[in-house]
This record gives sequence, structure tokens and C-alpha cells, in this order.
Amino acid sequence: MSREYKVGVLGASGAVGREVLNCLEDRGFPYSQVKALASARSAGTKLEFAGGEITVEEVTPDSFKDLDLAIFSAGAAASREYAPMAAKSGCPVVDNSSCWRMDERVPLVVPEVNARVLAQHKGIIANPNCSTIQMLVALKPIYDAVGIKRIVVSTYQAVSGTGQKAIEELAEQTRQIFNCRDIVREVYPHRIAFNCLPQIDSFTDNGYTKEEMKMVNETLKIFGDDSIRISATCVRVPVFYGHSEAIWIETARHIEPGAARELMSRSPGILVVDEPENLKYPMAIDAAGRDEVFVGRVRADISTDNGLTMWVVSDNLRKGAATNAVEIAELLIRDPELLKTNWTW
Ligand code: 25A
Ligand code: L14
Repeated sequence: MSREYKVGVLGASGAVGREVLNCLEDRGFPYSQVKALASARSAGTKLEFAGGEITVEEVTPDSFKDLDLAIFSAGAAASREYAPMAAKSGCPVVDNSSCWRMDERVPLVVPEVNARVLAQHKGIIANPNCSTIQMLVALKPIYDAVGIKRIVVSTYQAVSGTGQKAIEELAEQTRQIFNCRDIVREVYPHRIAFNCLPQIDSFTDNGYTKEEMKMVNETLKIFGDDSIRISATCVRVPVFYGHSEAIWIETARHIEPGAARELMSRSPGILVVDEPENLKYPMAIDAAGRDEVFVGRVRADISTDNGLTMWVVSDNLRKGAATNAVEIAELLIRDPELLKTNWTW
């Protein structure tokens, strides 16, 4: 009989955590037990899971002792506190927060791009930022074929990336506007309903936001290539689920848009939707609830010689967070060497 695993989900009551539960179920992950963990605030909350319900427990330092692996999406502060405890007690962690991504001890993994670095893990494995994941799944086949010298990207990011409270804020502000009531804002610094905010996360010293610099630094780490020049502008848009990205790249060698489309359509995790003559291109409303990265509008950049531009859309809570994390967990259990517990954090 094949083995089954005891899996912990920290942040289970949040927007990403609920989607992790859905993914474990949808993908038939071989679990014998799933333990839903969150802060005391959510302890006792019942969550739908596998046709029934599971009850959220408060996380404690002992929560991980009897688990085979854990998936975290409770934010950076919770990850900083609990991931080392879990790793030390022999429970590997796939972490969705920004806390450990750039740590040299921690592999930063997109299975389609760099699954091999998983072998170096010491108990904590980081899941990249949602915007980075979908961009790199799309660019990987082009990078492998002709090299990439430069990336310029603008994102159009859904509110669900910020968590459950932001989803409620967009819905509530929309109702407030239609009912001519005062608009209440708590999560975002400005109104998000019927607006675009050119700020995701806080600003850094160079004028870029942290979200923009995550796209830069994580891309270099995942491709393992410091020579790529990258500039990002990250924008919050009033969309519930699904991030969209306009991506311009300069390749090292020339590639025709048709060849790029062909390469991408043969690559794992990508669905090419590119029939402008039939008004078909990727849209957030079609990507929501799906696991693929959708690519369309692939064309030659008329402003430079070796330039390509494209539009890339994916569900930020699925491939951008939960699906990618569960895929990493699947790679861990597939190889007994990777689930070994003889690391020292
Ligand atoms: O710090 P980061 O990495 O930048 O991440 C910031 C936030 O992004 C989300 C996640 O929000 C996180 O808090 N996130 C994380 N990874 C992500 C990814 N890859 C990501 N988003 C996109 N892509 P979230 O709301 O989706 O999920 C929060 C969950 O984490 C639990 N949690 C938080 N702190 C914890 C903790 N669990 C244990 N220990 C801690 N210290 C959190 O559970 C939730 O499950 P909770 O019990 O704290 O909250 C349950 C519900 O309560 C609401 N709520 C949240 N904060 C408050 C609140 N209500 C009142 N006051 C609050 N201050 C929420 O709506 C939640 O549903
Ligand atoms: O770094 O607010 O993974 O959309 C992902 C979601 C940061 C915030 C991360 C958002 C988070 C982001």
C-alpha cells in the first residue's frame, strides 16, 4: 500500500489557506490526516474539507511534532516564528510568505522551472511571490531556448492576494458606491473600488515597492542568473481573483512570436490562448479557479530587434500560491530522499 501523510496547513482560515485545502482535495494528495492551524482568533472555526468539515486549531510550538509536512500561509511574522520550530522537529515546511524566500539556506521553487534545487532543502522551502511564479512559468521555455537579457513587466493584481479582508473591502466599497454611502477603507491606503493603485506593499529606498523588488530578486534567484536586467511596476486593480501581467522581454538570440508560442504551448503548466482574430486572449475571469498559467497576445516588440511582448494571466491563489505549494509537497513525497529528516536547520 502506498504511504499516506499527515499534513498541517498553517493559516488554514485565510484566503490562501482555504485554497490549499481545496488543492489537497482536488489533486488527490495522499493524506491520512489534515490539520488546520491558525491563530487563536480562528480556533474552533469549521472549514469545509473533502465533503465534510475540519476544525481550526490554534498553532503552538508542539503542533508540528507528529506531522510529515506542513504548508504555511499565515504571513511573514507567523512563518518567522513557526517554520524553524517545524523544521527542527522534522516536519518540512513549504512556506508561502515572503519571510524566507531570499535566505541562502532556503530553496525558492517553481516546479516547472527549478525543481532540482529542492534536493538542497534543510526543512524550509519557500514558495515565490504570486506575480513571480506566473511570469517565470511563462518565460522558462523562452529562457531555455534563446536566453533572456531584460524583462520589463507591469502587473494588474487582484485584491485576493492581500487576503480575505481585502476581498471584503472591494465588495463592500462597491456596495457603498452604488448606495451613495460613505466609502470605508481599512486595508488599502486609498479606495480600490473603480480605481487602480500603483502601490503593492511598502516603498523601498530606490523608489520601487517591495512587491516590485520581490519580482526582481526572486526571478534572479529562481533562474540562478544574475545577468538578467528586470524592472517591474505592480498595480492593484479592482479584480477579485487572478493577476494579469504585460511582459516585455529582450532575448539574447532572435525568436519569432510563432516559435515562442509553439514552445510555450508544449511546456508544462502553460495554456496558450492567442487568437486575436476571434477576440480570444487570457482574462482574469477565465483563469480564476484554474491551475494553469494562461499566455496570449504574443507578438514581436516593434521598438527593438530581439523583443517579444505578451499578456500572462493566472489565479494568484491557485498557481500563485496554493497549487504551487501543493506541487512542491507532491515532489517532496515522491522522492523519499527529499522527505528525509536528517537535515539540520
Ligand atoms: O506577511 P506576508 O507574507 O506579506 O503575508 C501577508 C498576508 O498575505 C496573505 C495572508 O493573509 C497573510 O496574512 N498571504 C500569505 N501568503 C500569501 C500568498 N502566497 C498570501 N497572500 C497571497 N499569496 P490571509 O488573510 O489570506 O491569511 C491569513 C491566515 O493566516 C493566519 N494567521 C495570521 N497570523 C497568524 C496566523 N496563524 C497563526 N499565527 C499567526 N500569528 C490567519 O488566521 C489566516 O488564516 P487568523 O486566525 O489570524 O485570522 C482568521 C480570519 O480572521 C481575519 N483576520 C485576520 N486578521 C485580522 C482578522 N480579523 C480581525 N482582526 C485582524 N487583525 C481574517 O479575515 C481571517 O480569515
Ligand atoms: O509576497 O498583496 O507573497 O497581492 C503576495 C500577495 C505579498 C502581498 C507575497 C498582495 C504576498 C501580495
